[in-house]
Amino acid sequence: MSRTVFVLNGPNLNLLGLRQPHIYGHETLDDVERDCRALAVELRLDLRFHQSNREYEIIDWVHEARTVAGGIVINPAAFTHTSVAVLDALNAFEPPVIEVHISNVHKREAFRHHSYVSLRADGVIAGFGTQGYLLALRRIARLIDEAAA
Ligand code: CA2
Repeated sequence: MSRTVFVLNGPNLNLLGLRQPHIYGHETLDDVERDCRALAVELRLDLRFHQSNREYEIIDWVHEARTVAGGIVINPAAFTHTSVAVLDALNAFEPPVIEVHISNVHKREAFRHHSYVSLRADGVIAGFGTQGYLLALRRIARLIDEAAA
C-alpha cells in the first residue's frame, strides 16, 4: 500500500484564519499544511496537500490519487453538501478516505447536516477544529500499516 496521502481542501478554505475565527479558529491553511507535514514525517507519509475553489480540480486530484495514493483526507467544504460529482470520484478510489470538517456541522444549519461524501468516507471527523486533519492522518497511517501487515 502506498504511503502517499492526498489532503484535499474545498472552496473558501483558502480564507481559513482570515475570516470567521469564531467558527473556524485562527489557524490559516498554511498553518494546517505545516502541521500536517510535520506529522507526516513522524508517520512516514508522503503528503500531497491541495486546496481549490473549483470542483473539477478536486475531482482531478481524486483521479490522480487513484494511481499513486494509499489514502485521502478530504475537507470538501461546501461541496460536502452539494457534490454528487466529488462523491462519484471518491467512489472510484479504493483506499481509505477520511472526511474532515473543522466545525461541528451537526450543530449548524440543517443544510450542513447532509454529506454526499459521507456515503463513501470510511470515517468522519467534525468539530475538532484543525486538529481534525491530524487525527485523520493518524487514522490513515494506521489503516495503511494494517493493510501492509
Ligand atoms: O467545518 C468545515 O470544515 C466545513 O467543511 C467548512 C465549509 C462549510 O461549507 C462546511 O459546511 C463545513 C466552509 C469552508 C469555508 O471556510 C472559511 C473559512 C474562513 C472564512 C470563510 C470561509
